[in-house]
Amino acid sequence: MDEMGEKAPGERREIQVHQDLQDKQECQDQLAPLGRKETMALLGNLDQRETLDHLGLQVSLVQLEERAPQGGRGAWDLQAHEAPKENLGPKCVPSAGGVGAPGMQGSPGPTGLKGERGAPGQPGAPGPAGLAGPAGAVGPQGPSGAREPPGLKGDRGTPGEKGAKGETSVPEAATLRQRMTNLERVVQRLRNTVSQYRKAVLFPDGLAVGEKIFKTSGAVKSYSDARQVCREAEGQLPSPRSAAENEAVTQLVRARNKHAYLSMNDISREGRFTYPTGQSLVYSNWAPGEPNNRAKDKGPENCLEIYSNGNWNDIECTEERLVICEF
Ligand code: MAN
Ligand code: CA
Repeated sequence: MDEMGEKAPGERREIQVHQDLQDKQECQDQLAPLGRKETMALLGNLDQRETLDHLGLQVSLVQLEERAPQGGRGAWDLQAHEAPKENLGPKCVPSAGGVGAPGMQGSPGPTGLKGERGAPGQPGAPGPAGLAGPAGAVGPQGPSGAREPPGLKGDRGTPGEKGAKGETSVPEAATLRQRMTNLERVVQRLRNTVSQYRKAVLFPDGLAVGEKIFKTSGAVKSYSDARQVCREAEGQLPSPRSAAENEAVTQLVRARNKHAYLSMNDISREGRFTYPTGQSLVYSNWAPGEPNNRAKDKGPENCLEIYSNGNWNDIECTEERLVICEF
């Protein structure tokens, strides 16, 4: 038993340390001066940072364990082994003096420092199911359900406000423009055709006044025959209702130098000349003294002729005059 009385004879303590010693020589240089007492003090206070600092050793105790004695009684070796990585210091074997008598069984050393964290253990068996937790938050809305059959028709709602006038759809506008273009082309063709027919109709014995066209066939016929000619041509004998129309007819008379029949007569009632429609005259251009209804040595005069000066004279309907038709 040494003077400390804490270690058994032959016992050897092997100390795992991390240390910052640069090399073995430095370790030895610092540990060598230590005597047994100091060494034991070191060992007995390895958990005391102050002591270590005092000794100038930046070491920390990792593990302290008992081993079988080696190298004789009282021989204390402070060794660093299994130190991790480059910081593993060299073995520092301080000189512990001469071999003494085996010491007494030492008392258990101080509690070592907390060891390194061990490897994680195997996962344990699953524990029993816990109690049901509280109700969770309301989940998102589910999909719509099956559609029910439609209900009865509801009452008619109040009319909504009149909306703004919508724009004409492009397709409709395009269609209307196309139709208008087509119609314009048709109208233009019709105008050209009318112009063509007008010129052909009026040449050489026709005259146009307003919306009327007067044309002579050149033939000389009784009133009834002349009337028939114009009817067959889908026209009628001339019925001038104005000076202009009368003048147009007069020009044809002059061109043929033949008196012509007009359409009016007083067959229905003597003295009352009417148009084929039965209407009374709205215009007249009687020669002075006419209508006198009196032919030399002949019967009454119920028909009407037009002179080359445009004046009118009543004559017998059997007389033959130039046929002019009004269209
Ligand atoms: C003269 C006049 C007319 C009459 C004719 C008949 O011109 O008396 O009124 O109609 O003769 O030819
Ligand atoms: Ca007459």
